[in-house]
Amino acid sequence: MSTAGTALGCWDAGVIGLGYTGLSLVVALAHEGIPVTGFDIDPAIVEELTAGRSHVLDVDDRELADLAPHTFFTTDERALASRNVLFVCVPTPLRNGDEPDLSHVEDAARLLAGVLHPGQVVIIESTTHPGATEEIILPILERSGLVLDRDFLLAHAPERLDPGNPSYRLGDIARVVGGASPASTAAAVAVYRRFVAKVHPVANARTAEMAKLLENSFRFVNIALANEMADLARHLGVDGWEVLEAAATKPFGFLPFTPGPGVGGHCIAVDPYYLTWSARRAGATPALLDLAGRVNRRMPQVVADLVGEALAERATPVEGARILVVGVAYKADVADVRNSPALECIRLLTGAGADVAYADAHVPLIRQPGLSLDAVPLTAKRLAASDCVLVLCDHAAVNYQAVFHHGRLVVDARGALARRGLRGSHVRNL
Ligand code: SAJ
Repeated sequence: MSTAGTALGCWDAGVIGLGYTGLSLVVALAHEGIPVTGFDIDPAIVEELTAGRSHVLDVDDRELADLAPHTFFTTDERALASRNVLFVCVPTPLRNGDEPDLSHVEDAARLLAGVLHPGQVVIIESTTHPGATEEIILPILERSGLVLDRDFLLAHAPERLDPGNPSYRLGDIARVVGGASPASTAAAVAVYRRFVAKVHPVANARTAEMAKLLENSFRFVNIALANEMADLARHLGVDGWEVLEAAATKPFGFLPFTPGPGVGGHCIAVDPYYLTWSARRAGATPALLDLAGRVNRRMPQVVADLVGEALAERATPVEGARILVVGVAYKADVADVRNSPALECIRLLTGAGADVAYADAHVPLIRQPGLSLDAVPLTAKRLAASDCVLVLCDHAAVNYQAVFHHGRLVVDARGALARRGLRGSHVRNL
């Protein structure tokens, strides 16, 4: 009986899905001298990567050029058949707003079932709901006729990256690993110990899936608390940012989360709904997560209302108001607009008749259903000509002094000015 778990020593890898998770993993493996085949269904991605051009913020072209000579990119899944360890790093978005969409993971599992060979280890890094690896992915892989443990091993090791955060290299971030069988756990632990400093094995794959959802639900709920606290501070006549700054001086038992226009991105905005969907299906009631979702998803409307109130105080109707949005990415210093709450804010204000433009050096254009805008330069003239400047993403490179001095009315949904000591009667904070 040959399983990769016993044969693991010198191994090579295949990575399925070359987005920010998969490509970061290819680079981390290659840096350890592990031969890597990067697979993606999108020929354009494979072509760009083969030409040494990265489409991922945290992987620059120089890093691609430095990849070991045994790293190559392909759209041909047959190249995966000879690799010992196969990592699945494909997107797991939502369907209908709050249901897991595992279609990409299922497609990847079907593709692997077509090339699976005895001795291989399959590791799912994509975020899934508790039970998905063992109850959905394993049966698809076993349609190959191969059998778990006898022929192949399967584990879940949720990715843990913070896009745009240079402080943590992939290899420095502890990893949770749980197998569909004990032998799978052991093999996956051996795999990650090759390139990750700390590996934390758990009982099974569903435990690893649940750990990831807790991590991101923790952020989701605390962001909702920050958003609610901002609302309470406004009603109670205190400066919410000053309150937050003060509370953050507590050296223990407190983590500062900041209010904002809502929760964007492809993780925090998504993963908690994998948990609520699973919970309800199991007969549980995720009341706190549901409430946090309602609080966070209301924020674009809260921001749009704040703009309306601020304009009304200056006898300016939203209809026809010239609004300049500063920052549309889902968070600071990234170029990603997936699920960005800024887009919903723009839709709401445009829907109310405002004339909205945006400036964001990271995002040259927006092409979304019902929203097509090109970025404008952030100039003193444009700031002064706007009825309202609306800060929706606090990129570090923005000249907030200019926003403060040239903006006649500034609504700041990120505390970008307050955190820089820029306070004035013409500035309204979330
Ligand atoms: N946000 C707030 N207030 C906060 C923190 C975040 O409004 O206090 C908003 C952000 O603006 C953004 C969204 O929430 O729209 C998500 O922010 P994030 O900082 O969690 O960013 P992500 O989703 O790119 O990265 C997260 C990781 N972030 C951190 O650990 C800081 C982490 O939760 C996951 O490892 C990663 O996603 C993932 O891949 O799951």
